[in-house]
Amino acid sequence: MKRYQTYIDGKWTDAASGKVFETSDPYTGEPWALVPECDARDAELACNAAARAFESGPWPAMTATARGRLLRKMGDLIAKHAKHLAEIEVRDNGKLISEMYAQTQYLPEWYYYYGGLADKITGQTIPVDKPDHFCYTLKEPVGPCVFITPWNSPLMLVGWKLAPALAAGCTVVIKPSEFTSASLLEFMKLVVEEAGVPPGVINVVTGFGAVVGEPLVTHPKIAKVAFTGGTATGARVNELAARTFKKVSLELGGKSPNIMFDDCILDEAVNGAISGIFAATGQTCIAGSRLLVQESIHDKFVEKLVEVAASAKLGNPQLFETQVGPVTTPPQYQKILGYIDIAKGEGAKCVLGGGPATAAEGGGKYFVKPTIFTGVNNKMRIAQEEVFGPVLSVIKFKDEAEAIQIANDIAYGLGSGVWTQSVRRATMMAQKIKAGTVWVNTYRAVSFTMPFGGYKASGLGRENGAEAIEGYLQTKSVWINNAVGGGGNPFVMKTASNS
Ligand code: TXE
Repeated sequence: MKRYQTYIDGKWTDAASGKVFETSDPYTGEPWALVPECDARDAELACNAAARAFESGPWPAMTATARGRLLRKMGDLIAKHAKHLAEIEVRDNGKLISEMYAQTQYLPEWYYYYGGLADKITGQTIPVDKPDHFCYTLKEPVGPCVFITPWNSPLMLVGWKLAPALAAGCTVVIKPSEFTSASLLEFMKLVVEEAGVPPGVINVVTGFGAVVGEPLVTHPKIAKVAFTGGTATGARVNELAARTFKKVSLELGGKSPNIMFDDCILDEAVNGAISGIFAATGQTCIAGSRLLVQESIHDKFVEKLVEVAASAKLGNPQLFETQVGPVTTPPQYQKILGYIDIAKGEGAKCVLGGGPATAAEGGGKYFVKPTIFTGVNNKMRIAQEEVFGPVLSVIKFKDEAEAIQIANDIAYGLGSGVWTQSVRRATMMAQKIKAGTVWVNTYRAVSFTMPFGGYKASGLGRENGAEAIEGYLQTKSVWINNAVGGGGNPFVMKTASNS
């Protein structure tokens, strides 16, 4: 079995405890690698290394242009190893090779884009209301950062944080999910080391959330925590980080409405509903898990939806023809089956799936059949709580007003979809829906250029786009008095009279 080491201060190392834990292939259920089980001692080393690298040595001395060049080199190396990195991800999280390979091939763009932005970070000169003053702002990196990331898109979600953070001049400690540590450790060897990123700039500690995540989040030398994961864990991370006034960005869960109006193009909208919930086996924060369908097309829509969903080819995620793979983790598998029982108990009607998929059905360990419930009322738990699996709740609505009311009657606000041919309807809905993203006649599209993040319990801050760099910067105001001579009462600064 492959045995990984972790990477702290530019050196490969075992955990201080000497312990390792197994990482398993969700398709076979078999362990395939051993990962260091880090604890507070490793967190301490990694945070100190990141703090040292931030304050002294080659990193703070590097020009922004050189940082940009380094980011672009990392992008080239990711492109070179995209296939290998995707295969490792599939082995660890069971998502489809078609999706993970598309992600690792696309990922270099983040490093190119933020590499390009690194030397375009500028402050302003500001005309203040005091005579004889020259005032300007500097944009400075916030400091050493901690990233805590989940198992569903491991390298992609690291990249959304890492590329803007490095462009800004920060250093980082990354804690990947205990279920999917391998691809990041491969990335450290094939990309970070190979590109020549100075020691201490990017550190990794592997292990379990409460054991190694909490010491990172509370470490006094860390200035910012960027977290992607479940809402309950996000709340805990936010509370812990607040004690030492760290900046925090959170990308949390969702229960996104995907809204089908009667003037949608039916075939396209059905495909949008399918990929919204069954792609990635429903294990995405933006899953369109509440399908709102207008009453007048409801029956026709559901009939077509069930027909297409029933044709899904379940199987080995390493094969390009597979359409639905396994669930990534055993607890997640149990959680999904639990929600299917909850939905049945609440009186929702199961029109497709509704349980584990057997080997004869292309399934096996940790497979859940694509499942569709109709007759769902927005007050039910199956409509309000994140399942994070291939389970769709269909909710009927009468008109635009009711669609808006149902869409917004939820604690979350991450994604949303609107399917219509009317420009008036599309723009009106985009304005009324309380969510960080509204997709019209498309779903699940993301780009390095477009801000991404949540309203309400779906998170704080934005990733992607030029805006994301702001999350890794702080503003310093510089006041220069260039008047000749002082004079006046020294106890009352004349320029401070209206401060
Ligand atoms: O996530 P956790 P889990 C949702 C989804 C899923 C649920 C639970 O609904 O069913 O969350 O999944 C680290 N201090 N999402 O349990 O716990 C943990 O080690 C510091 C949505 O896998 O949030 C991992 O690295 N860190 C989501 C990371 O937090 C802690 C993606 C995420 O794990 C910690 C994944 C602690 N006390 C799940 N406890 C999305 N937004 O895409 C755990 N961690």
